[in-house]
Amino acid sequence: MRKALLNDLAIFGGQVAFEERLYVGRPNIGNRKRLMERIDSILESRWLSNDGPLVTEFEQKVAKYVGVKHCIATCNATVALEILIRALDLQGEVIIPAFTFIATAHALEWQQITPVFCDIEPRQHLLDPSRVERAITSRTTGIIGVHLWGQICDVEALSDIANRHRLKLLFDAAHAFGSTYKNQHVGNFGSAEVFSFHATKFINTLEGGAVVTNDDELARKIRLMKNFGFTYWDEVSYVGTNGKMNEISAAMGLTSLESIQDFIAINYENYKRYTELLAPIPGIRMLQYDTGETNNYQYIVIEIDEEQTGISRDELLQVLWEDNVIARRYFHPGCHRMEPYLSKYPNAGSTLPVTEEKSKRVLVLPTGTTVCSEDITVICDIIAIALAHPKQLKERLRTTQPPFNRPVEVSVADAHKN
Ligand code: T4K
Repeated sequence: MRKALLNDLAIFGGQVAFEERLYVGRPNIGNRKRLMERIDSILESRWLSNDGPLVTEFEQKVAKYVGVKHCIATCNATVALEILIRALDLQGEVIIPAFTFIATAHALEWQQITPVFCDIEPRQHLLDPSRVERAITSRTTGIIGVHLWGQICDVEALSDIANRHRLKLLFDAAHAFGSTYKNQHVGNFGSAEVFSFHATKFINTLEGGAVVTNDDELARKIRLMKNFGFTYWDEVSYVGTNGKMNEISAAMGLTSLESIQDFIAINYENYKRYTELLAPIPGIRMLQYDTGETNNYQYIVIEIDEEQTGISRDELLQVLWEDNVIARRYFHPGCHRMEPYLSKYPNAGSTLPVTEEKSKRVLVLPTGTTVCSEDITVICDIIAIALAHPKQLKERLRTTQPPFNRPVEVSVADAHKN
């Protein structure tokens, strides 16, 4: 249902645009029949976990796709990061961007390693190498670059810094499966890289992740560590954990991989449509992906410049939620403003001006296989109408409690009503 007038917006009493909520990260499913066949074969074989045949096949297919020697599948990307950090023997301090999902920081803190928050550059929201160098101290042992939104960090500059200071370099590539840097697939940079295959990622294994590397010894160590450190039936060589991927997750992953080109094509079409419709709206900047590289286009990222639009990102978010467009303000308010980091480093924000600014401006909009061109037209209608009436909107919102400030349990319960 197209919208044209202020009173068409749900927040002004208009009919809600979408009967069912539109989410960021609604899972892509792929070929259900093929998935069910695979699940059936798993049940038939009674091999459910512990390096089963489907996990092995998934690892081989990911490694081949990326062009890397080793892929070790895991139960999620957070545990993959924790294992990799431990396998590389990182200690003391490790430099990471503050503008990332909290898992990047927690994977260090979980192991008593201090995450040192570093600022990002303003155009692509990626770790700023010039600031990395300034954050190095005698306790620094590593750098974790995050390929945010599937765009790739300045790998060369970061490698140069890491080499000069004898630091380990690894990448949180949770968003970047399928993306390239100088036409080489992500997965080949630093000591190793970590993918996420969480349900909300464009290729998913329900929950899942993987470490990919070209380092034989590191791969061997990670493979042991994700299985409690077992070298033989009754022999343990390292401290380890249970980071294994199960067979049903691998079945989902293999099925997802078969549709990868379709998923990327749909994401790309959606991205083009958003670009076209948002370009004429003053005060909105949509993040543009590098046309010279391959991207998975799984995130539609916009910035709202309140000075131009007259309404804030959070006000626009509230308008969208009322119309059942569940946009997300990733990665607000920045890791440094979440616990335990906020209490430990209360002044970290003063060295993170770009992170602070982006945390207030960035909004991620729904895309993927459950979002069609007509949906995008309506979402952009809502944005255009809201931005054309800043004064009336501010007045209306003065008395309305933002729904995204409710506790997580309440919001999750709400989501299941659909
Ligand atoms: N590093 C980075 C840079 C990351 O972004 C992430 C994860 C990680 C590391 C760690 O990866 P994992 O350990 O998760 O493999 C989501 C995801 O849970 C998280 O994986 C992702 N990044 C992050 C960016 O987004 P939330 O808490 O914001 O959203 P969530 O999981 O509640 O899902 C978002 C919406 O998607 C829901 O409101 C409804 C919809 N949804 C979700 C699920 C799980 C569905 O429709 N169906 C579903 O099954 O974290």
